[in-house]
Amino acid sequence: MYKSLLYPVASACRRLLPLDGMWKFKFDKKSEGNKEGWNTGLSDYDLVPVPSSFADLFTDKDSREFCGDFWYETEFVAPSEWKDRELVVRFGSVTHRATVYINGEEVTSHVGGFLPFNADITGKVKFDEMNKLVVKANNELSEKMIPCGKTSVRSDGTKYAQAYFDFFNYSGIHRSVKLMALPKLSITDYETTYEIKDDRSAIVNYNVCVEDFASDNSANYEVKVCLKDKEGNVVASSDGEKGKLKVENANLWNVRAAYLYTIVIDLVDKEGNKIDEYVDKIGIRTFEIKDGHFLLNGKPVYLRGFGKHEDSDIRGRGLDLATIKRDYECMKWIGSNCFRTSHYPYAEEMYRMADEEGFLIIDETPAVGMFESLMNAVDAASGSKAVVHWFEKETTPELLEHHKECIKDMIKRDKNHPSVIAWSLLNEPETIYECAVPYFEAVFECARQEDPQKRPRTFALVINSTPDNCKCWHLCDFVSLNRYYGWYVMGGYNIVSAEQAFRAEMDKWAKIRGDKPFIFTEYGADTSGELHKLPSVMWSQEYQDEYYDMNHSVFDSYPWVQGELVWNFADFQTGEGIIRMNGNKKGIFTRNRQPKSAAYVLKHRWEELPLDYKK
Ligand code: GCB
Repeated sequence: MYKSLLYPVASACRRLLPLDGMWKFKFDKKSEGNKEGWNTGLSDYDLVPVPSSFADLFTDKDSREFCGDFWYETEFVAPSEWKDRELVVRFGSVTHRATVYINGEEVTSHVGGFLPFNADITGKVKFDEMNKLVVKANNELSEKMIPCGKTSVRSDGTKYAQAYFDFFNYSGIHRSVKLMALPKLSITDYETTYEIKDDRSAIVNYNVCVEDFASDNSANYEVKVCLKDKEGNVVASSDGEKGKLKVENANLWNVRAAYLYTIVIDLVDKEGNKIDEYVDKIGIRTFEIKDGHFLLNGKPVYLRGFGKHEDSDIRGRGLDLATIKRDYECMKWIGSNCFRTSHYPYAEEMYRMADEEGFLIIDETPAVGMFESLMNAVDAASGSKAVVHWFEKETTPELLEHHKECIKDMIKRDKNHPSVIAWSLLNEPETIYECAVPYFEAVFECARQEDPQKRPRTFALVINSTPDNCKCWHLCDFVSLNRYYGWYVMGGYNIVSAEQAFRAEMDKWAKIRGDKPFIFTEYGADTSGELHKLPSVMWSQEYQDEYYDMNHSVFDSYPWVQGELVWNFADFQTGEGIIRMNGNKKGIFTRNRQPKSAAYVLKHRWEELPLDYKK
């Protein structure tokens, strides 16, 4: 079984056939697809684009809100030159579950909507003929997987998704699908760590994984690795699966000043013929926390930027390279240097751009919605059920296993990006009861084990995880606060009291924080892109500006606040509800990526702040 999560690239020894395009598509309203043989092909279908969410393609509400199984189909021809290769269909992501069939036969299933997986179709393909690739997907939410939610049923029997999170449950084949034709003896993974020396040289420690997918293949091969600079000159090379590359006068990867080397990994046989080749880009840099600061290459860096979403008009959460480009242009224009992939790992193209542009990424798992209190409050009030804390539910062991799988896959996929500086393991979980602690210990330990670079770990604390009652913050290498003083708490004219309450909380953290740095992973106010009002009212652009001014004056009073990530980069789609007007409007940019007036407040601030602010 081919279990690599390497980004799919073509090379001297690897072939790629992109399968993106219009695919056949069908909702399985009665869950009859398997019984009716849809795995062998769809009839009475729609055509939809891959990649894309399906929700906003149609004009009727039942399609947008569809919850259950839905099917996709495409066809491809594999040339007979590929007969001796491993053939693998690589899905960038399918939200949230997928079962893959090739020519009617089931080949694999996958759970988790935000990370890649492979369907190994070796031995199941008809060469030089049409092959049918069918995917049964499912977007039901549950408390046993992340993101958390549940699947409810309307009075007319229709299922719908009840998300425990504040973004639309966009679903579909969200990222690119590629057929890969790989050598039987393949490079399946590699990892790097870095040492920067005083004489400006650097050591790149590497470790390459090789797998032999043909039992008759003698494992007689050698691994050769070399590093090329921007001009294509070889600056270091080494032999062996594990080794060290010494780079003299190393060009370091820096914030908004990226330098990338090309790493070329070759497998060669005894005669020196190439068996496999994998080519990637890496950045030489170190990242650590010391004395309460984030140090990139030993120098302090103050984080400024955003929590984001993968969200755009019509395509929903589907990969859109134009939106990615526009987002980076907006992030550069405003003077930011960092973002969190709230609330799930993003498409790999986003990280590859960050590597090139020198942005810092806090990479987040899809662990959102682990919070029972609100639902419990309603249940408790109606006397319908005893209050059960989130992490003592009977679903917890299964949830933990799935969560750990997601952490492992996220780190496996993203560990070589210089842009990725930290892991965020959960967003706004319930932390005020002791039962959360073993769960948190397990996920924090899992991340430490998996990451060769031992990046710092954190999770985003909801407002009721306070210095008085949070049982889990001490596990963080740095603490991330989501705070809405002046919006959900004491908003509008009462913002004066909000500031006082905010400072009171910060004073308490100051007493117990040790030397851990803190950052804000969320602060924000909903704002209509059209509304101006003097004097301000909540939802007006003027209020958003005042809200940011107040929050920044608090941040600036505490030297151990080492970063500010605004919520949110852009307005984004959520489910329907009385506190959301066609989505969450806390964007600094509109959903169309045009600036609201707060964008100028932030631009002014961030362009003025030195990179090592509060050093
Ligand atoms: C939060 C959540 C985020 C929401 C945001 C809001 O704390 O982490 O997913 O969108 O608040 O705007 O309410």
